[in-house]
Amino acid sequence: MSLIVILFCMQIPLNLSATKWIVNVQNFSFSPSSLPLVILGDTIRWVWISGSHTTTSTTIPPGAAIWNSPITSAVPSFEYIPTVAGTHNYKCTPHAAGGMIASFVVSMPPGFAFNLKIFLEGPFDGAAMGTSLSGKGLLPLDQPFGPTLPYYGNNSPSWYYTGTEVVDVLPANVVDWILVELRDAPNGASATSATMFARKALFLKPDGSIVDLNGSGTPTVNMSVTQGLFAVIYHRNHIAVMNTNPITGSGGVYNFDFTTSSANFYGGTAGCKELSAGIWGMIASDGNADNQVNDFDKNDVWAAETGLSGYLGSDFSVESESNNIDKNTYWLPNLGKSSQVP
Ligand SMILES: [Ca+2]
Ligand SMILES: [Ca+2]
Repeated sequence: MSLIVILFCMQIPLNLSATKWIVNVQNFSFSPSSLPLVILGDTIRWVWISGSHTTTSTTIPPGAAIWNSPITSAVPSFEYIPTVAGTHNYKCTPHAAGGMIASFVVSMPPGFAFNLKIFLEGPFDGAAMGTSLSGKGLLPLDQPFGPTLPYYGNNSPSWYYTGTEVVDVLPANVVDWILVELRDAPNGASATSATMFARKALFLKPDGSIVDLNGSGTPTVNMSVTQGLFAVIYHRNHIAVMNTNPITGSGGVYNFDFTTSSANFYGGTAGCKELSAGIWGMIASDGNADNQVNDFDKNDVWAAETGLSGYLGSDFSVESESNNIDKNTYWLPNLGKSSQVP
């Protein structure tokens, strides 16, 4: 009995991401005979209790490694680390005919990667986005979405987020910080803020890709999507957007390119802007982050900073200078636009 208790205790996860599953091998059964909850990265360990047996793979997923080991008093244990998801069947070779067969089912680990592409109107030059702020050393090391409030008179910026993302050194060749909020819902209309399950401050590259803090990695979250994945993209002075239909995933990676059509944006043309023929992106000039391009953006943001340079809310073109171009080229044409994110 004490041995069983010890073996049972060994099923406690060794760390947050890997479990060692114990299968007792005895006359004449594997116990437990099925393990339905194995996660990729876990270990299966067969432990001899009595008799003279084997653990021998039979039907296993394509690409999985076969195994075959005696389990006897002389070879009292064997470990196997699955590398492929799916059902793994195995047997004791001398006793399979008597029913000494068993299986375990391996699932992908929880969590997924998301590979999103978006353009901002301000820094977009017709093909890609400029990196002046990065080039001039003006980007902050800390994520910028948790400023002191009020923010240009607004006590509740649409993207307000106090995450601790920070870098020691800014990655090269990035446009700006960007905030991604993930929501899980069956359709766009129901993908409200109540369905949010993760937020991450990340970096935007000139080609529109949203990357991890090292400047190149695909962002990941240690969560699962149960209904449909929606991604709200926030920039500090552009109007937030969200995808229209759930983003489909494959192999634990969700890819979505907003830029190819206005139909990709929830609310269609009301919530995005054609930046160049057939290329769509986020609308510039919501300086105070109240989800609209309105007079506050000119009077409380732009008028307070015009003539300055730096990392400025009024720099709607996202290149460091606050001047008449920001007002006339980016604010005025967009006046009255508002976010369509539900
Ligand atoms: Ca505004
Ligand atoms: Ca500017």
